Amino acid sequence: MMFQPDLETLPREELERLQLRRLQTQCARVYANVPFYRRRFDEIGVTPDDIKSLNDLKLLPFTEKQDMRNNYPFGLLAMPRESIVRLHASSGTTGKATVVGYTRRDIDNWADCMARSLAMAGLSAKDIIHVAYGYGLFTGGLGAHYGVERLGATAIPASGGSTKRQAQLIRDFGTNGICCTPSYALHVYDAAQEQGIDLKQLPLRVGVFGAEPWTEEMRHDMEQKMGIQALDVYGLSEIMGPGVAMECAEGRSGLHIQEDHFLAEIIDPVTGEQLPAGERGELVITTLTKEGVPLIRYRTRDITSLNHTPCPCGRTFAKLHRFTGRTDDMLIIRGVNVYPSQIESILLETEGVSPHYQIIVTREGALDNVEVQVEVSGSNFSDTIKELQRRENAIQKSIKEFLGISSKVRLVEPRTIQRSEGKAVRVLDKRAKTDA
Ligand code: DLL
Repeated sequence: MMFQPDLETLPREELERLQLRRLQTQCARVYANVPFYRRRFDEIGVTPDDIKSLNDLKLLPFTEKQDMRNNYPFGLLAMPRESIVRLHASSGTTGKATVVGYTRRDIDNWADCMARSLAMAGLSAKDIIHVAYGYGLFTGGLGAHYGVERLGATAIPASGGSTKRQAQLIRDFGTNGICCTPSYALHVYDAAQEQGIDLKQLPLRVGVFGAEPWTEEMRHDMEQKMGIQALDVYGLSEIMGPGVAMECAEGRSGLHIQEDHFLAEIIDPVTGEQLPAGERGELVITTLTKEGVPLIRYRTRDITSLNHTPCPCGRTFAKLHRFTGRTDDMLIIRGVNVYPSQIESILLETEGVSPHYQIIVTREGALDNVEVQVEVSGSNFSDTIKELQRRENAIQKSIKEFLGISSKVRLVEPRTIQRSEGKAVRVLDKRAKTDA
């Protein structure tokens, strides 16, 4: 069932007309109301009137995360501060936080996008939905929560933490859907196992997982042990929060981007040139309806491709390929480019290891060293040292063969790798920053 079928199935031509009209309005608004954008447009000599077709998007300047930091906290607001009803902020591991303000209409559109996303996963007003994304300045908790309520379903605002109790609540309430990061879902699964709660036997049938990269192999693993359909949801606080794009249960092959609200392009991250459909590159998003902080050609740094082939679900919105990583997640190991997700795929294809892992990069002299720590799965803990070594060697060999890097693989005891309540920390890069 679609939440807003009229919009979600708009014929392409009509959709593009709507996008162009909204793009023109958006450009006029930021030019008039945001000094930063007026300066940027003036610098390259473009005015909102130059946007005559969607193709003219190319004329507009990019916006980057640094621009948001430079305008901290309220410099990019396109509306008076009084009309902002909520702020979210991403903590940001480096530098200042980025702050995003939402008007009442922004919150309203976000709830619609998220309700559409939950409906895409096969959830409806009849369901009980457990929200274990963190509530707070992070957009995950409140974003999903408003979507559940907009759908008319029953929201359980669990947030992160008290993981044992979360498993009990899922059992006691007969919960149907869970929204959280895939790594936290595994944590909840472990906590359920420890208490003798078998998620497979419960009414739980769908997971809406996102906020961090996860692989197809991870999906299979989770579906199998939790007895659910695991679907991918994407979003970022700068653009809105969760629900910017969502995988549908029928297609399970890419995430429909909510094209009436967001205009997507894929660019070559080095040259900034637009890439044709199907090619992998950096996702750039222009918000079409945002009032509080509209963004023009925002460089997400996320790597994906765009696909326009019709989907069995009937939605006309283009699909983004499952994300393989971020341009700034890429590790350069002795000159070879490696994404953590590639290592994850290899690990999960190996028998007897769990999906809990960490990649540690150090530098000795001029050489990069990679150590991959991965937990053995519970039942294999009693294996002999010889057997463990055999498996370590096998994984090392696959990493060498498929990624071309030498690594040291270490199987560690179950529950020794730090669990996270939100986004998992997969990489510890201990090389001096000046070397990066
Ligand atoms: O993570 C919003 C969100 C909450 C999305 C809940 C989905 C579910 P930020 O903290 O601003 O916002 O982080 C955004 O997380 O640029 C991606 O790099 C990454 N990310 C989000 N969803 C996915 C996904 C939220 N499904 C950043 N696959 C984005 C891969 C994802 N990466």
